[in-house]
Amino acid sequence: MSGGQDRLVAVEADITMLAVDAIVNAANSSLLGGGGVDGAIHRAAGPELLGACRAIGGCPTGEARITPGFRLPARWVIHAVGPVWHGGDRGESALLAGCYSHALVLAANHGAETVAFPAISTGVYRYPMEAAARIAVATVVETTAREPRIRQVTFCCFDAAALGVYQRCLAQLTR
Ligand code: AR6
Repeated sequence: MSGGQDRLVAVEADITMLAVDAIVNAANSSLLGGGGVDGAIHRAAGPELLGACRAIGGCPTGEARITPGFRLPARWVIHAVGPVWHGGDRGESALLAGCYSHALVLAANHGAETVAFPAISTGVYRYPMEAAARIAVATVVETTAREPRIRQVTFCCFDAAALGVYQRCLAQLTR
C-alpha cells in the first residue's frame, strides 16, 4: 500500500458487497455459474447475469469477459477463467497471470477505474494461495504500469489467512 504502490490494496471482504466500478468473478469456461465466489456473485447480481453470460457463449481459460453487474453495487462483472491446479507444470502460472492482465485491460477499456479481484483459482481449482497471490500481485503491478486509467485495484480476500498472504506480497513491493 505504499512506496508508489498505493494503487494496490488488500481487504478481507465478500466481493459482492464492494462498491467498486468492476468486480472480477472466478468463473469456469462455460460462464454459466457455479459455486464459491461465482455462485455468490450470481445470487447477488440476480438472474439477468446468467442471461448475459449465456449470450457470451463461454471463455477460454486464462481470459476474461465482461457483463453488467445488474443488482450488484459494482457496475461491471469481469468473468475470468482461472486454471485448475495440476501441480504447476501445465502452464498454470501463465494462465493465471492472463486472467489478471485480461481483466484489467477489459476494465480500462470500459472506463472502470476501480477493480476488485478475488483470489482466482485458489478455491475449488486448488491453486496454492501463496503462489497464486504472488502471480496476482506481480501481474497487477505490471499491467497497471501500462494502464494509467486504472486508479485502484483491490485484492478481496475471503479470510484472514488469505489477507495475510496478500499483505506480505504487497509489503515486498516496497523493499
Ligand atoms: N468474496 C470473495 N472471495 C470469495 C467469496 C466471496 N463471496 N467466496 C469465495 N471466495 P472459488 P476457483 C474465495 O472456489 O478456485 C466455481 O464453481 C475463496 O475463498 O470460488 O477459481 C466456478 O464456477 C477462494 O480463495 O474459485 C468454477 O467452476 C477464491 O474466492 C470454479 O469454482 C476462489 O475460490 C472456480 O474455482
